[in-house]
Amino acid sequence: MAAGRYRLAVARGCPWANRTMIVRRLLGLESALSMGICGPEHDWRSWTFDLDPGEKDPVLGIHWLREAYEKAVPGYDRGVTVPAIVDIPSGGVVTADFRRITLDLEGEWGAYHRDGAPDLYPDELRDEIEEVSALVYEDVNNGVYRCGFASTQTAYEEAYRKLFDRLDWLSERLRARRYLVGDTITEADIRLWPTLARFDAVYHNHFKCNRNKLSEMPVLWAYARDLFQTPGFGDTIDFTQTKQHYYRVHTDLNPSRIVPAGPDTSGWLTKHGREELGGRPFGDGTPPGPPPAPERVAPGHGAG
Ligand SMILES: N[C@@H](CCC(=O)N[C@@H](CS)C(=O)NCC(=O)O)C(=O)O
Repeated sequence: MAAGRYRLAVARGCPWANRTMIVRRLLGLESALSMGICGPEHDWRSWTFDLDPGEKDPVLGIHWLREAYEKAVPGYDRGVTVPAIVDIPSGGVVTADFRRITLDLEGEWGAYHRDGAPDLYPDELRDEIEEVSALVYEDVNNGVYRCGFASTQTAYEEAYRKLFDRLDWLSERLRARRYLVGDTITEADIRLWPTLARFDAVYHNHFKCNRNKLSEMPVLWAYARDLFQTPGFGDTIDFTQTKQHYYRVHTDLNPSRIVPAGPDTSGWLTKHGREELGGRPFGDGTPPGPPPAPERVAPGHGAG
């Protein structure tokens, strides 16, 4: 790894990209690994840097993220996804494996972690982190998509049941412990949280995940608020762009492309009371400082 050599391409709406943004913030990798933010909407050709001046990423000099995939693999004709790590000198994508990216930031990028960076993937907890995360991936992270894109009533109901059974299981697990694994924030929390952050704004309605809102599940709602209010989590969330992404890109689910005005997001900032459970959010480390100015969420797009 070399500081300044790679660029992380993300979109604020995407939960898989959100994980990488959180890890980058918690570890203080902002100056070693720069970040390009794609706009929330795209057509079948996929993501573009339309939010940037001239609609081009200022570092990579491209409009379509596809161009970086094509640089790496001439004639590339498969999916273009975020998150992706792009090698700046060659302009080509080096990995778009979202499972790998956060683990690499935690491991390979160790030399560039800030002072006080937490250990998000402690050796002794890895098995448990992976065990919990596999269930969370199947039933929750991917589960909401399986509800939303089910093509039969049976498939939808099966995904819905597994999703809410797993959320009930998570609520039980988190009732008396502040974080999912151990007593500090780990990869396991970072993998679950982006789905919870999008739940009421998107999945409850758009993907028909509507047994309950997150805000009606007291333990999970408090857990999600606790992390939202932890530096590095809530400051990555742009509810406006997130809703624009889902409601305008999935025209099969939302043919009118109208983006809902709600829900009220002020609840994210209310007291959660989870400090009483103990836990040490950053272990022996410290919280990160505020995000660099160009990466701050636009006024009115966050919670409040
Ligand atoms: N599907 C990717 C995970 C990342 C992903 O699905 N990202 C979505 C956005 S949340 C994406 O970029 N989709 C491509 C598109 O919308 O064109 C993978 O399995 O590696």
